Amino acid sequence: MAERVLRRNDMEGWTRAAPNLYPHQWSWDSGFIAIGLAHLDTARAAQELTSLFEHQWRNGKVPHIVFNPDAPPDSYFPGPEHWSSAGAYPEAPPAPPYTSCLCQPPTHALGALRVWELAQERDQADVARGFLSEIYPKLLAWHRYLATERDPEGSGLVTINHPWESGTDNSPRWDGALQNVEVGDLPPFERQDLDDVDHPTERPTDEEYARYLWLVELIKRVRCDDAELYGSHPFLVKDVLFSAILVAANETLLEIAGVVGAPEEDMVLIEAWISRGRAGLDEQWDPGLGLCVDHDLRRNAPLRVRTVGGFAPLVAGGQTPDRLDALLRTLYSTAFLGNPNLRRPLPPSTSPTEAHFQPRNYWRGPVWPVISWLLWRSLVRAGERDRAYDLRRVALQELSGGNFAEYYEPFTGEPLGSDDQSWTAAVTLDWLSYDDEAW
Ligand code: 2M8
Repeated sequence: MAERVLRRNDMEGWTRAAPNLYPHQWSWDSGFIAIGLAHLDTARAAQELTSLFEHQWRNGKVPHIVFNPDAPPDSYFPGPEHWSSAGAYPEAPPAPPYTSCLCQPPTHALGALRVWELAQERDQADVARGFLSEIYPKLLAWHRYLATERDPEGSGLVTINHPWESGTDNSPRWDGALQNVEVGDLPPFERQDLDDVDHPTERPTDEEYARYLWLVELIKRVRCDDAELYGSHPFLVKDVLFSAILVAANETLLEIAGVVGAPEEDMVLIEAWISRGRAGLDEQWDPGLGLCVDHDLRRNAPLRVRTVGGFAPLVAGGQTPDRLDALLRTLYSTAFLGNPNLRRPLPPSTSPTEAHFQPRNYWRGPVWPVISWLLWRSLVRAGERDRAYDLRRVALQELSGGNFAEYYEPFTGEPLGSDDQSWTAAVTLDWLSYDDEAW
């Protein structure tokens, strides 16, 4: 069934994130989708990433959406006409297709390495090696952009300009920082996303959308110039989960660098990014919460909220035994997996102990299978195999309903948001490939 979802969402060379709600190619979705496709077809999995990177900006940025020129007008808001980023911005590639001027967490190296690993089992190492040689310099340029333009302080932490860049759009992680954003003169707008869910409470509010659109407007006004944004933009946040995914992606990039025979200086550089990233995350540790917290650069204040983003150091790996213990204590506490009201011990996007927790609302409470997968992968890498095994088993139980939903209500297990979400199907395929007996 999962395979069928990916085939149905295949747009010949790239995969739409979902059949109706998301008719375009999303950046961090593609990293996960490549992991799923790697189980089905080496060349097609590779193509998922090469097609995305064809639209990489000149400064190395990978746009958060590549708009499908054939999608019906009004199928997604804000659509291509809203961004019109090509031509208008010095760093953007030629258009069409149009791209958004934001970016999202760098899951792409994780996808690329999985293509390589599975291709070897299928006797397709040559195809995969060719793909890695082609994608490696592009991945390096992408990670370099994040390590420099998005971290001029050299803190090891990535700065985001918009909640959409975090991928966890309306998470209460951003509530504090969004208070700095005063919405200016905005033309009236009509949302499309509410048509594709059962109830508007499953999506962000109109007030949140107004802020999102206003931030896009401000980014466009400075022609997406990151240095200018540093000076002027009202929403400037160090995102710990994004930064941790970059560390994990850099560890993977190091392996890819080995396969393609990259020069020693690349290895030294990537290793430095990894150490810097972990050190930056250390600085954001909040002993009271037992989690890592984001940092609002505008107010110079930590954003203290219990969300899955706080497990960033687990995702980054390489933690001391004490830090790992502290993270696991929080993960299995009543604030997360140990919460007695959960239908299944799967990580709610926001802790049910938070005042802003809402069990049906998008990133404010529901369980997201891709996030469960990310934490599962992190547990495996931390040597916590039994815990990882349980997480995967329970996640697959939830997915066996066959909806491949975007997210799930944590207290009932009800599928919410879009059905047939590509990245949900992709991580299901990856989980299914592990043999229980051999575990
Ligand atoms: C959601 O975000 C888009 C905007 O980028 C939206 O709500 O319209 C998020 O869950 C994001 O993380 C995801 O990449 C995207 C497509 O699945 O949908």
